[in-house]
Amino acid sequence: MNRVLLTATWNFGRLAVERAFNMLELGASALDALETGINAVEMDESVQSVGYGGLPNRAGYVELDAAIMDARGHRSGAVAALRGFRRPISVARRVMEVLPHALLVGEGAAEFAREQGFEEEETLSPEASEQWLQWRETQAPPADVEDSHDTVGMIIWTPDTIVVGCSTSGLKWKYPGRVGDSPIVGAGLYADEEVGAAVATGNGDEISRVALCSRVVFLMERGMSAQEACDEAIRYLMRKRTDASGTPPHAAVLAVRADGNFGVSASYAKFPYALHDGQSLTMGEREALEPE
Ligand code: SD4
Repeated sequence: MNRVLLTATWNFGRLAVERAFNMLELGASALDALETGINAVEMDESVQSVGYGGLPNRAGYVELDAAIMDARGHRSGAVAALRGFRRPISVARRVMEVLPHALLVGEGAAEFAREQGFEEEETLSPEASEQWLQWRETQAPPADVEDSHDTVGMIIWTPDTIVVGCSTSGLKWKYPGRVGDSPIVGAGLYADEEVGAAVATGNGDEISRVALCSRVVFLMERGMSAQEACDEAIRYLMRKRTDASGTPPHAAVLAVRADGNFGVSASYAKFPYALHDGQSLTMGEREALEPE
């Protein structure tokens, strides 16, 4: 195959990258491969932070966020707080392809999904429901973000294509209607044909506050390597938003420059990611940056 690079967040990124790479080998487009890779994680019930099986909000229902961006033509589509559909990345792609809009939310997004022929399904798995019932007993604060922020984010690069997408059920026990970084262009993902792409995972409220992914791409545009840009953007987030106890916001970012140069950075320990260079798939682990 021609030169290609695929990368995805977290340990389940392996599944996304494997599926996407198989599609590319079969001759699929980068967009089709990206959608299929992310769908695989959305449909994996054991992943409690993405698609079906994701943990619900405090009211007990699952609201999903996803976005997709095609650097060529600078096109994007996204859905937020979507209920009743298990593969929000596919709905986001349809927004990109058939509507003039960048983002649909809530009932409007569900209406559009129905119109487009997506099947309405239960998104709350029995296991997620059980955990919500337990949480409701204690009502531990929703600020409990440390273990609940695992967006699947993926970038596929070839010498003439860059596509990026992400999908998440957001923070568990979030307030109904809460929208994280993932469906927001510039926050959870960004791509520019001439520069490269970035995708984020972590505390989406904090990632949104600093428009993390647009910063990474901007820094690459100004001449940084993907690694330097990821590190600099994560340092910026840590500088702006570390709390009084000295705890930085949890975030990690992956980036690929238009020439295929790769970078990854994280504000907290051991961020795992998958990377496929067209020959082999490796799982990497990035240590957190030290606070300045
Ligand atoms: C959010 N960023 O909604 C998302 C959650 C997540 O890994 O995993 N990120 O805040």
